[in-house]
Order: sequence, then structure tokens, then C-alpha cells
Amino acid sequence: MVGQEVLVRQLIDAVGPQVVADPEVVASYTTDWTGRFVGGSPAVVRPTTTEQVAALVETCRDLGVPLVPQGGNTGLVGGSVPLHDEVVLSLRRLDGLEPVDSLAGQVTAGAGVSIGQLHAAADDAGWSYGIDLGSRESATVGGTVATNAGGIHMIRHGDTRAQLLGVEAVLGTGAVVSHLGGLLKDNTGYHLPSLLCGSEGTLGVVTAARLRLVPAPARRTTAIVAVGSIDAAVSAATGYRRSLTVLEACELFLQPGLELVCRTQHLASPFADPHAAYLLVEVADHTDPTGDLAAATDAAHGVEEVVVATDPSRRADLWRFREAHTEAINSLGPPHKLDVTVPAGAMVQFIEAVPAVVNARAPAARTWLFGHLGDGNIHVNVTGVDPDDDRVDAAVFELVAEHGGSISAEHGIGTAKRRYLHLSRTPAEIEAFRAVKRSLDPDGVLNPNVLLPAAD
Ligand code: FAD
Ligand code: 2HG
Ligand code: ZN
Repeated sequence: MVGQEVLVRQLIDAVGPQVVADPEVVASYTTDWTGRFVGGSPAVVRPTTTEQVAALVETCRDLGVPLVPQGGNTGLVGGSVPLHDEVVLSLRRLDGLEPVDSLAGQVTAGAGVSIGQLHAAADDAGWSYGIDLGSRESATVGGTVATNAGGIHMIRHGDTRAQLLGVEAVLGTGAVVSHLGGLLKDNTGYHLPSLLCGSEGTLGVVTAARLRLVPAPARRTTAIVAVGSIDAAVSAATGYRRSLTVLEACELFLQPGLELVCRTQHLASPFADPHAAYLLVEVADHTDPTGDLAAATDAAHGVEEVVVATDPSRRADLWRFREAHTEAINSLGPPHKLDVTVPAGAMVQFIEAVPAVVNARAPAARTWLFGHLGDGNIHVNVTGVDPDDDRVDAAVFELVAEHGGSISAEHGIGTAKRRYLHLSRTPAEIEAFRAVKRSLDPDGVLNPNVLLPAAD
């Protein structure tokens, strides 16, 4: 490995003044959003063109210096920060956004465009983008593609992969692959966008994406439905999924989470009395969907109270109770974030079992449960545990595996979960992953400490 000064000079020779070695600036790229993962780096490179990204990857390959691609740095699994002194490759300056192709209902966006910017552009053109998430103002197109982000509308529009019609990317070899034509039907071989989507920066650096847009419904109704038990929440969620073709979101949170959000965000609870669990349900259509939502809620068992909103600012107020969970939990110190899926049939049992499993390993820890119940995705957050102590993580992941679930629903594997990948993937699958990695990144330049377990 070359020394820092020589390295910085060689990086500048390759990509120009986009290389930053000022320790103060570098430090702003080396800690993750939660504060649990803190690293260090000799330099941050902030290219503005795909050619510069390719030159950087080639140079790092020649020098044997690994890179960590970074977008908005909102990832929650320690995949976007340099935990092993890697060079940080920030894609935020690749922020070109082409005009929306209104005829096709598609858009081509640079990797650094934020999801919020994408929404604004789609809305202006009378379309909508199917992915939305609480980190929308910082999370980038490149990062959401790299993690295959899910988010709050996944139940209706699918994950990021389902929006992805094409990508431009620099592979670990330095080669640029680009297929941004946006044809809806295009069976001409391997679908590289699908492979790169969810690869967490281990196979290629996404520099641009061609994304499909979805219709923009004129009317939207949001409700928080208070129920008396987890069981009632799970069966109500199934009822909503079965009866509402216009269901856009079906999110879960529990009483302790609501209290924490209200206390830390200085909000008044939407209900006078406490309830065991809450579903935030949203429907959207071209005509007013409020009646459909009311009928589905009437048909659900165990509903104790409901608040409903149709105007945008009141709906945003309701969303705050759900979306502020991440920020509220972080105010207690860096949490362990265990983003998991379990099958619908195992959900009640899983949710009820988790706190005891956590406390058996860490008696003083606190478990917070919320998430995208409509698609089986629960965010298990644990506070009061040392950032490096992952005995609780192991115990929860084992519980997930026992229930037939996945150790990552939407955040990815990152560095946090790589040693647990075997709980969700067979040895043959992991070997196939390694073969793909060897082929597209033969020298292990791109995020070598992410996703795949260490070779031994
Ligand atoms: P980063 O955090 O910068 O990077 C994430 C991973 O992608 C890293 O492995 C990185 O190396 C890689 N990467 C980044 N850019 C590129 C690129 N251009 N090419 C190749 N690899 C790249 N996630 C959800 O799925 N659903 C949610 O509902 C959701 N809500 C969130 C709410 C909050 C408040 C926060 C803080 C996070 C939330 N997340 C959610 C997690 C996070 O926002 C997503 O994982 C998002 O996709 C990360 O995007 P980013 O641009 O910040 O990527
Ligand atoms: C969400 O759904 C995000 O709000 C973040 O995926 C989840 O904070 C978390 O664990
Ligand atoms: Zn989520």
C-alpha cells in the first residue's frame, strides 16, 4: 500500500482537483448516520463525471487501494463508510437530472440526485416516483439502487429494482457499462441493472439510472388505526392488503415508540389513551379513496380508535409519528438496527418473542419495533448495547432464521451483517456471489469489506 501523500498525488493525477485530503472535510464522510460505525480515510474523491469515476477505479486498481462508494450516507448497515481506511468515493456531485420523459413515464438521473429532487421533478411532470423513504432529502439515486431500497410505498410499487429500467455503472475492472434506453421489453441477455441493484457497491459504481415513473394519484388519505394487540394489527394489515387495490402504505408502530417520538419530537399523541399497536395506512387514487379505507377499517377486528387526514399538512403530521422513529431512537445513543422480514404467518410470534431474546443477552437493553408491516418488514432497533457488541444482533438474526425470515429486508448486509449472511443464504449461493464478485471486481477494489463474509 502506498503512503498517503503519494496516494493523494496519484489520485489527483488521475481525476484532478476533486480529491480532498483535508482531515476536517474527510471526517464528515467517515461516520455513518447512526454514529455506530466510525472509520477513517486517507482521502475523499468527489468526481463530477462518469469518466472521472472510471479513471479513479482504474487508478485504485493499479495501486491496490480499495474504495467505498458513498451517496447520501444514510445507509444503516455500515456499508457507506471507510471502516478499513478505504478511499471514499462520493457520488453526490453526479447530480445531473434529465428532463422527465413524459411520453414514456421515465427519467434518467445521475447517481447523486436525491430522492426528494426526483420526486419534485416527477411531480412537476404529472408523474410520481414509486420509491419514497424517510431519508428522501439525503438518500441518493445511486445509494437506493445500490441497496435496492424499499421504503413506505413498496407495498404498491415494489422495491427499487422494480423501478429500474437501466443503469450506467463503472465496474471494478474500470469498464463502463451503460444501458439507459428505457425499453420496457428488452430480453437481450443478462439484466445487469438487476444484478447491480442491491450489490451495495461491491460490483460496480452506479453513475446514473433510468427509472420508471408511476401515475400520480390526485387524492390521498392517511389514517392511524389504533388496535388492541399485535395479533389485531397483523390481521388488519392482511385485511387492508386483501381489500384495498389502492393501498400505498401499511406501517406498524407500538405504544413505547409513539411515546418516545412524542417526547423527543415535542408532539402531542394523536390519541388520548394508549393502545398496544398502531397501523399507519395510506390509500391513493384518482377519486377520493377515503370511503374504501373506512369500509376496510370497519371490517377489521380489534380496532379501538382511528384518526384520518386528507389534507397534505395534516397527513404529514400523521406520518411524523411513524417516520420520526429513526431520529427519536437515535437520540438515545447509537442503536443496533436489525432490519428483518418474517413470513406473515410467523409475524405475531416473532414480534412477541424479540424483546425477551434481546434481554436474555443484554438485560439493560431496550427493544423498539416498527416498520413496514404490509410487506412483512420489521425494524428491530436495540438501544443500550455497546456499538461493537453484536451478541444481540446474532440472537435476533437466529430467531429470524428460525421463523423462516431474512436478516435484511431493505437496508442490505453492509459490514454489520456480513458474518450472518449464512443465516439467509446457502453456501452454494454465497459461492455464486463470490464468483460474480471475482468476475466484475477481480482485484477487490470496490467495497471489499461489505456484503460477503470474510473469506476464512
Ligand atoms: P449510502 O448510505 O451512501 O450508501 C449505501 C450503500 O450503497 C453503501 O454500501 C454504499 O457503498 C453504496 N453506494 C452508495 N452510492 C453508490 C453508488 N452510486 N454506486 C454504488 N454503490 C453505492 N431504507 C429503506 O430501504 N427504506 C426506508 O424506508 C428507509 N428509511 C430511512 C429513513 C431514515 C431516517 C434513514 C436515515 C435511513 C433510511 N433508510 C431506508 C436507509 C437508507 O436511506 C437507504 O439504504 C438508502 O438507499 C441509502 O442511500 P444513500 O444514498 O444514503 O446511500
Ligand atoms: C424506516 O422504515 C427506515 O423508517 C429506518 O427503514 C428504519 O430506523 C430504522 O431502523
Ligand atoms: Zn424501513
